[in-house]
Amino acid sequence: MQYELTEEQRMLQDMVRRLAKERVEPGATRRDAEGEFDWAMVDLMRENGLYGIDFPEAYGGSGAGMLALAIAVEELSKVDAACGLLVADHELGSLPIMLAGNEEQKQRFLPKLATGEHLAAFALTEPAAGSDVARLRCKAIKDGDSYILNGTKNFITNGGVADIITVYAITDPEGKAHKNAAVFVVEKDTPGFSVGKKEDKLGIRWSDTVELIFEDCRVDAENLLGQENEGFHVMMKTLDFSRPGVAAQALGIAAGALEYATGYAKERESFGKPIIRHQGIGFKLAEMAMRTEAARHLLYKTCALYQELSKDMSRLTPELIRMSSMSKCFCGDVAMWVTIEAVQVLGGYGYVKEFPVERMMRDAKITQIYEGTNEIMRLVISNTL
Ligand code: COS
Repeated sequence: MQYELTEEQRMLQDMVRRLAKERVEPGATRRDAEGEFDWAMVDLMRENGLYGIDFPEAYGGSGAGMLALAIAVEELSKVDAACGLLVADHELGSLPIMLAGNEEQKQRFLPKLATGEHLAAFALTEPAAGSDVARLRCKAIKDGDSYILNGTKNFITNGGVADIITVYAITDPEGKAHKNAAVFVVEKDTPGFSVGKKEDKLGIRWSDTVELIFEDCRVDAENLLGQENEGFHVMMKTLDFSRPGVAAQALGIAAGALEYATGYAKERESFGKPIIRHQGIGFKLAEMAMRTEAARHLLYKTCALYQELSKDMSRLTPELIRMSSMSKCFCGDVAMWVTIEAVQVLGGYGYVKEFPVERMMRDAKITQIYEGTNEIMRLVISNTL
């Protein structure tokens, strides 16, 4: 396993860092205030090939791997976490196809996803359950050569803007839990599929978070990913592969807040010296830096291990499942803690919207909640010990 970043990874990091500073950061405050999805940011990701970083070259991606993806998401999230999410969530929505799709399905869907011409979303959570996947209710009942989907999904990132959605549904309502569900690709113009309520959120405010409604929505059996009874396991493994993306977003938020607070503490003076020279503030920044760096190492190691799997979910081990959950949980907790401290370093200025750290603090919170709450992450970690 390579420990240092490669030349290519460093070049990607420099490129995305520049792009983030020059093209993403300037509109971050406005996008947060308006809370409207911004297609210009999607175009920016497309033009710079960021959607296809971790897609195999055979399907039009750049095949650069999970660590490269994490680096890009981290750099974008340093200045705007909702922008990092554009890329991370697209990967999440596409992963069930990469992990469980057959060759025909990969050829049909992945090339347009790799360029970002099509956007993907992932639909698992429902109004009645998010953590307890085995209790989900959306149904897909077989009817000839197709399945009829009925149910509601909620809190679906990119749900209203995606071209394809990977959807988890129960195929055998009387069947045994964990063996009664399947994953389908639903294309956005399928009759019976519609987009419901849009959420007004605390953070990542301009990212698209919506309810999805399936009413007698007929999906061709050709869009079933894997076998009918494999859905639970496909979704669990998808999350193992995707959670490092949330960790990267969280790490970026922490790193962005640390950078801003450090710069501020060197400029701002009190009692005759820059506040970083007061140990009350200097030690706070030291602690923020230590935790952020520790989070980065845990995540990068996880990504390096995962990219050796080449998207083969049968090669997942309990240790790898644990690494993914540890990265997501640790990076999320670090992001929350670091951003709260950053607000404190800025004092009154940390509490107003003119400075970015209050947005970063609001954005951090979701990383402890989505793609498996940090309580569920601790459950997964303890189950694999
Ligand atoms: N990776 C791979 N396999 C997993 C797994 C994981 N992370 N977690 C569980 N499994 C497997 C188990 O090994 C078991 O396999 P077998 O049937 O071969 O024995 C099976 O799945 C059932 O496991 P378990 O009995 O632990 O399932 P539970 O119903 O108790 O649920 C949790 C397990 C809670 C861990 C699971 O439902 C989960 O991860 N929930 C969070 C879902 C989530 O992230 N929601 C957010 C939505 S996306 S924004």
